[in-house]
Amino acid sequence: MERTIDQAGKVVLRAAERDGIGTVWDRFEQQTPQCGFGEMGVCCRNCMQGPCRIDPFGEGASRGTCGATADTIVARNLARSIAAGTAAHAGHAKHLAHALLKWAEGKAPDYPVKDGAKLQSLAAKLGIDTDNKSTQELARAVAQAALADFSEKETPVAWAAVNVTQGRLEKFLKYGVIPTGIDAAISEVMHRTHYGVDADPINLLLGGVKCALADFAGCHMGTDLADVLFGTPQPVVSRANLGVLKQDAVNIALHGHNPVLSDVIAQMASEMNEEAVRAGASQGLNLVGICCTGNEVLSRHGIPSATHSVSQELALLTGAVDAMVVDYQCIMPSLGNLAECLHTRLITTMPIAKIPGAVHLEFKEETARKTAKEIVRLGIESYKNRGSKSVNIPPYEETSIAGFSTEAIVGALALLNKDDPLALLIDHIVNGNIQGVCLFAGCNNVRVTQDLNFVTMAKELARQNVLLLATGCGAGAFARHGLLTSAATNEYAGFGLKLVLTALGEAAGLGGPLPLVLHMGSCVDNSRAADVAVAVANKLGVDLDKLPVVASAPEATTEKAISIGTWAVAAGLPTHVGVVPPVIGSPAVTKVLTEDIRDFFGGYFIVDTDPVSSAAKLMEAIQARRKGLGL
Ligand code: BF8
Ligand code: SF4
Repeated sequence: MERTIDQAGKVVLRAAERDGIGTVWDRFEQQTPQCGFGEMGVCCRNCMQGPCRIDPFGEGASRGTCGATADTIVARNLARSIAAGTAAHAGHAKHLAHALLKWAEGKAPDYPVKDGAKLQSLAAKLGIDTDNKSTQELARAVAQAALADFSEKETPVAWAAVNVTQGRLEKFLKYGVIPTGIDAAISEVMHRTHYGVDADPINLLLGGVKCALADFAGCHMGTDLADVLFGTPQPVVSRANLGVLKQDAVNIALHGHNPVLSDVIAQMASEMNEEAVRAGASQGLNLVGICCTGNEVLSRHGIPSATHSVSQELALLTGAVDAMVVDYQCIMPSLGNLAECLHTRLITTMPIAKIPGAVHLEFKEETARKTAKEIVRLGIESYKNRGSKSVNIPPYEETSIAGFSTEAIVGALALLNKDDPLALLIDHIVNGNIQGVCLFAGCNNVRVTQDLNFVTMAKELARQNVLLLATGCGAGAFARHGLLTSAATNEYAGFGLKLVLTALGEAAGLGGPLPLVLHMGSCVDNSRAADVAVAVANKLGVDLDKLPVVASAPEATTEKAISIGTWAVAAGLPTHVGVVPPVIGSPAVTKVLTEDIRDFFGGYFIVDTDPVSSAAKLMEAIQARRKGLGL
């Protein structure tokens, strides 16, 4: 199997192979063949009588030592994965809430509210009285409302309840899956999956859905508070792929997730440029992004994305990265080891995420700019140590247009219909110029030829006039392959889609169509896509499960991707996953996830590893929804 279809990645991988340096792909090979029990989800080690495993072929044990069946074990494992994903998004959101509160209390002067209008509208949405309140007072009230959403209370999690249609909310209440605390939902999953608690697979899966809705709340809060603190993204033109690294610059890669750290560094870059030049870097300081941090600073500052997900090691292997600054999530432990072999300083910043081989420089909101400066300075020092070591920057980079927040999309529509922007989108869905909408999300996965599923599916769907949205490393994949451009629209969009994107792009002064894929941000920003869908549903007066809107994580990897996929299904979307999740050891659970769950929420999982047939299945789902609407 080819490792990647990305030209830049191929260049660096060839060099690594020549030099005998192993990467994630080599380590994966060493792991194969992987344990079939684990792959199918029928391995349990939830107590010390285990590990237990069920023989899915009926020849060995059909129950664990305690009597748990494959159905129980698979459902328990899945629920735990959702809880882990939720915890990650919740931690991210909570971090932002604390930063906002600290600023409101005068303890973190480096976090002034940047988007006061968003703060106002957010407060209003949450039912907070906005009259005669200063920005500080509002910020404090919103931050407190956010923090109150984490622990158990009598009422639904606000960020879940106010961000869905009324119909969804009623459904969630009916099935008892509306969370009443984000952390409480995570804790409840850990409780019910402990030895000897919940053994009913359906009940466990509903518990998983409840936790996934807490994940939705965490994602949405992450987006909202980041916009308040750092600004709501607007379209921005930048570049992507390893070619954005510069030979004669101090290259600092920002990697991880939370803009609490990376946005402050981005804000300071221009101040530190001179210092980099004085250190001998004629091209000054060059910040680049990796993974979702990359998406955050791309969307708000136009900072180019070097790479994402499985290819993060390749950025270091160019020899051009002087420092890589990380916070948390999706940062491979292997980076520490690699950095030790290179001149690169890997800088960890969060108390919960230290990596052997890295230097740790703790980041605190109270002293954000000061610490950010120290971090950048470490990068400059490291550049001096680069010396004459060889640098291998593959000459590949693509233009990438990003920054399509919900507000930016509505703004673009408003250029053609000021009074009723959404009506324009709906008209084009009704007249068939746009057949439907597909949100591409999630990671790359070493099991899949990197980017192949993303690119193949996007081209298939675009040809059939499906409007494409993307977040996370998926958006990164499209960026690497030039699909976030007007040129891609001209080349790959079907007639109707091209017509709409061209009208919008020209109204926006792009001199050509909007990009083929609209980059909506990082993974928490899947909430932005949900907002667009909710607005359209409300306008049409139907619930989300009637819309010709689908989602796909064609190369999903992380537990966060599992929690997002689960809330997408609960939101009513047919949701494709292009790698086989560890559930197939229970045919019953598999059937619930791919079929029966539809009776509850309207959404369901489509599991298919072939990108062409996956696109066909999503197209079929879109057509079925159109038919349901009488289109
Ligand atoms: O939250 S897409 S590899 S970076 S989990 Fe991670 Fe997956 Fe990338 Fe962002 Ni999302
Ligand atoms: Fe085995 Fe049951 Fe313990 Fe799991 S909880 S390890 S199935 S005894």
